[in-house]
Amino acid sequence: MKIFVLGIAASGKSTFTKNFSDFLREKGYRVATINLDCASDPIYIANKNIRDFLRVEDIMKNYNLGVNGALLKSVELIEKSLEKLKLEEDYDFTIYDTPGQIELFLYSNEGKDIIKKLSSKNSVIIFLIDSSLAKEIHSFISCLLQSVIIYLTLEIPVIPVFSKKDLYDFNVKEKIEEIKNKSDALSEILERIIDIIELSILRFRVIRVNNLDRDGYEDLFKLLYEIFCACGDLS
Ligand SMILES: Nc1nc2c(ncn2[C@@H]2O[C@H](COP(=O)(O)OP(=O)(O)OP(=O)(O)O)[C@@H](O)[C@H]2O)c(=O)[nH]1
Ligand SMILES: [Mg+2]
Repeated sequence: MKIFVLGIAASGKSTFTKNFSDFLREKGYRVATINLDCASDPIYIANKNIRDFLRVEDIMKNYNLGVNGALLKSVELIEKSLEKLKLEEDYDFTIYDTPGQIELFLYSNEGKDIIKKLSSKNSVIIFLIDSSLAKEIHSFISCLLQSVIIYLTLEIPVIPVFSKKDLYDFNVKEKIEEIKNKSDALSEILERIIDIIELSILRFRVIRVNNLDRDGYEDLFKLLYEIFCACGDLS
């Protein structure tokens, strides 16, 4: 299975990649981690690290670009060198850590192509969302909507995962009920978004995790199993 970890800046993508890969290894799976962020050195031992051949600081210098222009340029350059990210062995799980600028993969053709070319039949996107964004109804809905947009753009099932539950925890069912009971435009939009998410990931369940102590990782693992493993094989 291939797991692409997407999310807004500082939502915990790299910490999740590190700790969820260890969690899976402790279950006995063979797990590879790949760093696609050419602006950050990985905090885990990466089987492939984009920074070994592409560094944002070099792109800024060579192409005379600012940091955002250089990141955009980087997806073009990564797309041309995908061969270098190929793993030499087979793994049960390959986890891809991505840069904070999620728009690189949603609004640039090269970015979309990177994910499409790296993905295979059993692929999933973990869309990490900082739980503090669930405090306000409109940002909660807009995050769920963004997970639908990611699915529509990349055509890979998306699991919305709220990180940092230790900093703000909430009951998803209660929050959704609270919004639905308002019976206004937002509640109708939310109901439709949930329908679309169910269409795209087969069943709707919001997962909440604390990456620091791995709370919620078992729930996520079970959901991955339910989505992909009617056959009993996660890989
Ligand atoms: N309290 C808490 N802190 C977390 C959690 N997950 C990540 N962090 C912290 O949040 C900060 C950002 O985490 P990263 O893993 O670097 O986030 P990222 O999404 O990779 O960041 P960028 O690559 O810069 O976009 C770090 O200080 C982490 O220790 C969590 O579940 N709970
Ligand atoms: Mg990171």
